[in-house]
Amino acid sequence: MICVLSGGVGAARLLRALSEYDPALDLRAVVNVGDDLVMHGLQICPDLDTITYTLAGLNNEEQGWGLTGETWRVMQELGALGGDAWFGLGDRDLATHLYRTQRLHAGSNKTEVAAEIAHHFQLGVDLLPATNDPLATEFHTEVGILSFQEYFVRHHHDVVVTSIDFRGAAAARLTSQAAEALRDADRIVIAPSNPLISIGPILAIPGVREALRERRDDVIAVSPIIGGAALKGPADRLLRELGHDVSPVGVARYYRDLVGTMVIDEVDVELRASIEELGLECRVTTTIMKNPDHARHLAAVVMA
Ligand code: FO1
Repeated sequence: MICVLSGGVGAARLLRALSEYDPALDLRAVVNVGDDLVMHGLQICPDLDTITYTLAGLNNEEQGWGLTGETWRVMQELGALGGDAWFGLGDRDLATHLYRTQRLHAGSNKTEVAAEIAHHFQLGVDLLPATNDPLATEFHTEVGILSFQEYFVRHHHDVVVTSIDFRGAAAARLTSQAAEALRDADRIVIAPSNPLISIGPILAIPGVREALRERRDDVIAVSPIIGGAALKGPADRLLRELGHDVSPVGVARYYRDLVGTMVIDEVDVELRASIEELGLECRVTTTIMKNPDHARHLAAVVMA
């Protein structure tokens, strides 16, 4: 069994690559919930949804979130009414949030609902929210404290961040399913997701760092930083603003006590020695997953 610590798009693509590489693989994704929000009374879990739609082959590839072939009639009507329409909820996507919210109100937890939605979309991967307890990523910025989606969508991650908080993390409990995946996995993979805001909230849950540290030799991380930049999102900018090196070496330093092996892109091959000097093994390959061949190749390197 392979356990993948997961954020959104990068994780979704790696999970798809791993499941295509070996359809028989028992794959379990421990998924970040720090981006989750309640909007219009609906519980929205962006990383779970991005992974669900990607594995179902229904994601909007250009946008990176939401469904392909989506329509926006509800948002258009809401905007016309003067309602809050800055966070785009497509007509089809709304069904997921309505379903999840209704099931949570009926007494289920996020883990149970994620499994129901995964079953509906016939996913071959277990999607395990890291916690069922409240955990919210918050940004301290030049314009005040922002929730995750206020920072990410409303401000287009274009304000200076001075620190990040994972509100609720200290009291949050790793779910038993996520704990079992971390304990029993033959290999734990940290997806090429944002280390600070996608993987960081998972690591902030009590017990997760200890679980990884104990199994460090079995933990492999794929760098989301390639040639000094993130493929998508604000990982590069946030690393810089918070005093980290914007390179796979910076990522390796951040994961140093938790990870035995780093996978970095070919363009960063000259950084291999610096990563090895930190006490990590280093594998070099193409990590961009721009086509199915590259994705399968990365999966093979991760599984080697
Ligand atoms: N990202 C945007 O840039 N704009 C949006 O309006 C938006 C809406 C949205 C709705 C549901 C959902 O599951 C995700 C959504 N995202 C949107 C993506 C999300 O903000 C981020 O990409 C993730 O939270 C970061 O991993």
